[in-house]
Amino acid sequence: MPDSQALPPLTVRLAGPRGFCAGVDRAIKIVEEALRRFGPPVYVRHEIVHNRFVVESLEAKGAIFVEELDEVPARDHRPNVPVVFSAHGVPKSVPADAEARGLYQLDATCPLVTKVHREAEKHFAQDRHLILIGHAGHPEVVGTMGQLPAGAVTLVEDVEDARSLAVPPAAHLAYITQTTLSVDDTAEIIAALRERFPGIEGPRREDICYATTNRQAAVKAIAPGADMVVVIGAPNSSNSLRLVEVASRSGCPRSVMVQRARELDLAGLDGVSVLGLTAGASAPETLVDELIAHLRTRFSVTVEEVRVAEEDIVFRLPSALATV
Ligand code: 0CH
Ligand code: SF4
Repeated sequence: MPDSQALPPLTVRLAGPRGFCAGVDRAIKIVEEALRRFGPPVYVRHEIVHNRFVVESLEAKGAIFVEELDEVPARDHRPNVPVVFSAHGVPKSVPADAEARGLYQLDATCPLVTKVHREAEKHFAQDRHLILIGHAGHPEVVGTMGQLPAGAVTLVEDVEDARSLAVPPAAHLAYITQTTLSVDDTAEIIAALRERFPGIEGPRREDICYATTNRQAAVKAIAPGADMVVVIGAPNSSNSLRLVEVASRSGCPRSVMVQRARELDLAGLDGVSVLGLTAGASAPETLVDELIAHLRTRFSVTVEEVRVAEEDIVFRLPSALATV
């Protein structure tokens, strides 16, 4: 153990809230409970959440991650092979395919993503053409677009898209959004849509969830004046990527993402005396502890938490898995 008296001081400004949200917590519990009920293997379509540590921990307990259902055997020693759909949601074709293959389906889609799916269906039933604000190719976007027939939804990724978008003539329009976007960017995109289409229907603001909103607000509180901001998250995690952007735009240009503590090169931290730290909604708190322990090998660390919101939301497990 190094002599902390001899080490340079470092203040770690820890964002609160950070890390797991209620949807991620529920999704992981669904896989764990399925493993208990059905025994291994439990198949999971797509990373249950975008975090390698979580995925590898579940693999160690007997989960098998696949990208598509044709990688799941139609039968094994059980009459119905269990398959879990990830927190990001799936197109309607996926449960239909699972049904046709006789799989036992467990849906870990976050209820706040499902709420957006239902909004999409409601607008479609009222003959509105849907504009989805989100990132092309992201599984949540694929899942949300896949709630409606092909051609019913147009994807808008940025203000440029909003300005140039072509919609069916005389169409009534509505917009919905991905749940993990930048709050500020999305407000600009919606303003551009409203300017072009004053009658467009939509939620009061957007469909960005409470967890995404709170984590971005917390980063805005820790970034100004920090010498560096570290976001623990994965490069395919939309909400985590947004935290790096928010930190950069909020006064800390030296903002980086790491998946694990070992990726942060301590030799490169010369001159850093205040370090902001947060974690995306899919990153477990143990990785925050790991990063702080890593910093303590080179610095005398003082941790100050900056909390901008309290969260007490808990989502129930699907009834098929609920205990008692
Ligand atoms: O932020 P994204 O959507 O990429 O996903 P994640 O990192 O797995 O976090 C959980 C959010 C899941 C759906 O909103
Ligand atoms: Fe649900 Fe938001 Fe968490 Fe996504 S980030 S799982 S929408 S609570």
